[in-house]
Amino acid sequence: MKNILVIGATGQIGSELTLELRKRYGNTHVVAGYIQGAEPKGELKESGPTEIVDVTDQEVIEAVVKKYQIDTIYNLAALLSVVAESKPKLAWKIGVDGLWNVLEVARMHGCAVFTPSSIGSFGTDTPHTQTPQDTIQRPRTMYGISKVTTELLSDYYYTKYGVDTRAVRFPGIISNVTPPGGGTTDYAVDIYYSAVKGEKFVCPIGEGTLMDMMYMPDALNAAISLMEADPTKLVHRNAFNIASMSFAPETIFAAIKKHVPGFEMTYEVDALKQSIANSWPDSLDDTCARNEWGWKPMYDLESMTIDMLQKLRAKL
Ligand code: VAH
Repeated sequence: MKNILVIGATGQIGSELTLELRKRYGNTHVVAGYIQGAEPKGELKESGPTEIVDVTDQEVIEAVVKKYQIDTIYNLAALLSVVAESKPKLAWKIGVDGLWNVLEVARMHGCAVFTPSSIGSFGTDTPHTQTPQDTIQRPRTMYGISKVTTELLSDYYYTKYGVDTRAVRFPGIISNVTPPGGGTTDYAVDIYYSAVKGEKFVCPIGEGTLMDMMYMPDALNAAISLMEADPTKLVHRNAFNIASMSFAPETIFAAIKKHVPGFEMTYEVDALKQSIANSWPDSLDDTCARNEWGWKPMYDLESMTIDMLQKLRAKL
């Protein structure tokens, strides 16, 4: 990777991925693509090139790829699971039509492409415990349907045109820089903010609801390590199961309460979020990622909690 374009560079993952890539590859080699209304600010804006890149406009993508001689595209443009249910056609337009634009430009200009899939690509018929790498995927959310389609479309461009497409199925990602926008797992970020602000947390996900989660540093390392991996070792490509921890609300609450003794939580279950969460796996089997490109998480719930509380106390 020499010249990289991050599409969706001001989102929850994109904003931290862009800075991490700039650290590893040099500021001038990583272009932050954003859409109007979501302009980069601060270090993201000052540390390297930025361009308006609307994933639904193939000509714009191509112009930026040519201008900076891009050889790798991280395509993070997507609506998250809850928002996607209220705007299904827009979710498809961004998630699938947008990816098609990226893949066409990648085909014409020889770019590698990373497009995250999600545990949301599994459905109620999928085995929930230690969900296998290769298994049934019949999600009933627009988010899931679009993610399964991005996996299949990315594989299609690899097998038919030789485009170097790679992807991981991200679990819920917990971070302290850019808040997530409209996801089912957002509660696992919001709970830390409530704890640091000294507020009671009202949890929208019911007790006992297991979901796979990951700390942002591990998620960034997964995306970059996969794109740096030896392609001859990859049996799978779109998309790898990756896992680091799986917990229910009461577990993350207890982990935080150990460090914030007065912290309190109640439940007000959100029906839509709960129905989506119920359709997702309880835990994933990530053996293929470990074997094919050396995936290994660094954080668990305790070490993530310590770091999150420390970073949010400094920030807030
Ligand atoms: C969401 N944070 O909740 C995203 C993610 C697996 C969860 O895809 O929609």
